Amino acid sequence: MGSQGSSNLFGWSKRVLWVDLSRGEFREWRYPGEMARMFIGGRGFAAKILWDFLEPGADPLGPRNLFIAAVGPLTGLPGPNTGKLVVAAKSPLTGGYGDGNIGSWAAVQMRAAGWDAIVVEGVSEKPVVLVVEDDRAWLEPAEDLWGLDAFRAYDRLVERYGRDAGILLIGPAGENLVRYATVVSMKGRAGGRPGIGAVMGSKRLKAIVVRGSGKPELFDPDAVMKYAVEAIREIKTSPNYGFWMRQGTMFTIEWAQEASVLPAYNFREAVFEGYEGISGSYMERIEVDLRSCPLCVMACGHVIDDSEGRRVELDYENVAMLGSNLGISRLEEVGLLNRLADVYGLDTISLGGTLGYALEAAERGKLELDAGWGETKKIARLIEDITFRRGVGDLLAEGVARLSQRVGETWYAMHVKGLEVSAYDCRAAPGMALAYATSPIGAHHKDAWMIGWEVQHGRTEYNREKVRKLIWMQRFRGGLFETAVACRFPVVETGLGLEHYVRLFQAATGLSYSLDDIFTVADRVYALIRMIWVREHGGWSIEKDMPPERWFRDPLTKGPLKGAKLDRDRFIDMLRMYYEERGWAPNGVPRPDTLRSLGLDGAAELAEKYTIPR
Ligand code: PTT
Repeated sequence: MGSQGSSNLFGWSKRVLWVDLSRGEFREWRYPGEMARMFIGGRGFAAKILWDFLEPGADPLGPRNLFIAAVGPLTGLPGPNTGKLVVAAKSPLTGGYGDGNIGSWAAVQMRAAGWDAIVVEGVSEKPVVLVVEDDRAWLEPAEDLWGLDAFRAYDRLVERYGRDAGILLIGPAGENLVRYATVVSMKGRAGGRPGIGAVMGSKRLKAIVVRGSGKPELFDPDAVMKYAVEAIREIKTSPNYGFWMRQGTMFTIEWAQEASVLPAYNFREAVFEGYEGISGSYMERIEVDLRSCPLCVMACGHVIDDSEGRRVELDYENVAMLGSNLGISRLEEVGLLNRLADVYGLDTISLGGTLGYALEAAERGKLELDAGWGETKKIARLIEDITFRRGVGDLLAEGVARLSQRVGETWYAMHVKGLEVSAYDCRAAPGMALAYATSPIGAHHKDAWMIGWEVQHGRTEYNREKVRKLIWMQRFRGGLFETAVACRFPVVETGLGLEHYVRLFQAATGLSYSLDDIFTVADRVYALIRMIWVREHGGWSIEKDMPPERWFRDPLTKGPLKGAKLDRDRFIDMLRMYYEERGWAPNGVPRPDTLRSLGLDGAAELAEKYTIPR
């Protein structure tokens, strides 16, 4: 991997702020430059820190878990869309590696304050806010904020610390340790699907507030500015830009209906009779505002008034999982459930997956529940019960994997490794099923949105071409964007070329990494994350990567793909191909020689114990 030959590292501050809440101690960790070269930042730093410092077997909701917020060398640059950061920890939902990507002023402010990551361990005796201002960090009491919803608490924090403060916080769901509580920012941004908000809650950390007055030292600031302007120009002149600005991710509802991948009634079907009422076209007619993350030039936050007349920002995943998946066909009503998730700090996808399962289990007479498909008001009450862990809500707060174990019927619990699946049915999309199966955090679409490509390329086929396509997507989406930390939408929605990011990276850091070099970093990060899972489980087996049983068992009964379901044997063949392409053993453990070739010697030692022969 090339570099400018200089030992100087530009683009990173080379500092991590380490906070121990049990002891009330703060320390600056000047990490070795090798860490930046090998892991870049964001998810790469989170994986490296968890591998090196997380005690195996630590309780995810106990003092030894580490909450991490990390930026990367592209974060906070003039553009495009760089106001993002990664939050990560051992997940209370899955017990494995968990992370999420959140748009926030905190990302920009961390760069200005000169911290590449903030790591929080221990548990505070009382609720606190961690305040970081340039080099200084301290704790402030937060008893007055504890119990407040994420929007009210945000307003209070803005009053106290100013409009320009970067704020990450949790709502009551995080405080009450709901296993899919998220971190919230800016009244409408949420990240950390696998319960990273609950990890903050377990530490009694209500919020992190960051302010900085500096700026990152870049290798060639003029070139960064020039390349950023060029990229932004290209985004804005892309043929898809106008439509994107009108609908954002909401266009996906109509697309998913047409492609028969829209989840309906807990993924019983992949078409929904009421899809028009929750569609992007309908949204355009009632939209009242448009919001974005900081430094964004292609805002995706379309805002409507919900059925109670309050503002809410919509996205496809939220609307599909809390709309069609629960049998609700009025966008304003879905908006109400979406807003509750935002103010309480619950992940909409896991919430929709858990509620969908509960409604189906109730219909089958297996769970007592005062709600049915499409009953928005009753479902809204259930969301409150989940947040405050009241009655049956306490069980639903555990997520669909644990809930289904308790109910005793697991085959229609829609999750992989404990993380509820995002909003794409896979009965006629084995490549997307493989994306869920191999995502480093459980069934999330962010690392590889295979579905868009797959519906146009032999969608029911199982082949090596799909496996290679998937790995390529994981390399740039889960690798480049999650380590350099910027929004991927310019590439995936307007077709901006990846070369823009490579030259921005080079100009920012002075490292002459090619796209292939960055992909090697991505492979290293993937292998290390897999080894975190292996270490936590004391080994691995192919069953742990399998998609939900329903997709193999229940064919679709409606729509143009009636009769479609996944084929187990062919799926397993494809999963084995995936391991092979990555240099992992047939049981899903990275081979020691693969790990050594990626410079992960410590992980290779552990892999010796668990790998199986070719
Ligand atoms: C992301 C997941 C998604 S993916 C959505 S909608 W999407 C849901 N959003 C939620 C929400 O809102 N409120 C809530 N209470 N829960 C929610 N859960 C769901 O979380 C988001 C955008 C979007 S909108 C997407 S795809 C892209 N995601 C990116 C990513 O992951 N990485 C990256 N480098 N760039 C990305 N750009 C886009 O950002 P998670 P956000 Mg989100 C209200 O966090 O855990 O990764 O799960 O972060 O700031 O809201 O931006 O159709």
